[in-house]
Amino acid sequence: MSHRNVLCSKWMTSFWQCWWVSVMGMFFIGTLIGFAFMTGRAGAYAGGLDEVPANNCPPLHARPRADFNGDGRNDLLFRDQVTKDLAIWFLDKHVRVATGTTHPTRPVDSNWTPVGVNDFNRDCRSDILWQNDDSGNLAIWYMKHANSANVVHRLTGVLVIGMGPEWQVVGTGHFGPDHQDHYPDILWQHKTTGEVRLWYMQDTVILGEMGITTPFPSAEWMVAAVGNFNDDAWSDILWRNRLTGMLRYSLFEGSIEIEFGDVDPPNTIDPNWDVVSFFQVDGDDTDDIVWQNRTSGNLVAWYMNGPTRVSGGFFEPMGPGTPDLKVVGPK
Ligand SMILES: [Ca+2]
Ligand SMILES: [Ca+2]
Ligand SMILES: [Ca+2]
Ligand SMILES: [Ca+2]
Repeated sequence: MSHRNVLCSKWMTSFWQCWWVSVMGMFFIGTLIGFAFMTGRAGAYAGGLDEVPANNCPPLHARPRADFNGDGRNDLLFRDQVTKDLAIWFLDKHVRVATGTTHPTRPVDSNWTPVGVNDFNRDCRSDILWQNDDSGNLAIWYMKHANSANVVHRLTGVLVIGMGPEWQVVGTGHFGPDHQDHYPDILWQHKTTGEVRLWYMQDTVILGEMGITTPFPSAEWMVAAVGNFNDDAWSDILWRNRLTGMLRYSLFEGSIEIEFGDVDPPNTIDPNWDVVSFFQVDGDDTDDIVWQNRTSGNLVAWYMNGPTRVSGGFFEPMGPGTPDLKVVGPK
């Protein structure tokens, strides 16, 4: 398995292509730093670099993907579909205990969409993964924990060259092959064919790439969420049929699918609900499916025992009060 720098990947065949991408990558990082200083955000940027903790976080599978205040509990990340601003609900199980935001609240270019939340650089703090709608490239915002005003500051950002605009990041998790590396991996799906590929990551370095073999990938079965059905060290996939709305699951050990089947129940009665996240809402050891209503914006959790729903209930409050605020993480 070869280690290759993300700025010079196998998709760039010539020296000059690689040189050009490297230069543009440096320009992008420079722009981010310049932007931070130009807008008076230099304080958060410079202050944060002195505060990177030692890598003594719990194993990746044993901690929340989206914990923006460091209390060990997942928080919900929203994005306003109109203003493009991010917003945070700090959670205790299904109950919102405080609201917060990020700083900055959005990228300068509105063509970036948040596609994942995880601790990519293993500093025990959740970061935000973005994908550019036009190029398909990725950017990571390395974040700090919330301050007393519940603002989560961006420390710095970095660009990662993607697989092109036809490939969409559908989640982040822990697929291996080495479950001790504690760096999150990135799952991709082709928008048209439904083909699924994995990037094994160490922060921004792509350690390896492979296709996932399962009966499901097709133009119909889309990855609805990545999470953990069975409380092991490996992430699993929740699928949704884009025509029928049916739910299925695949359990993985590393990148090997060991079990698959229908989720019970296999669908919602009302087709107006979208799967928006998959994480431990109630604090037991299995992840729960989070739904958001397209009309009201309300949020419901299905409390799961493996692929079987045990019970369900609304969040408190029931929702953000507008369908414009869509849940974009944990993811
Ligand atoms: Ca938290
Ligand atoms: Ca981090
Ligand atoms: Ca699992
Ligand atoms: Ca649960």
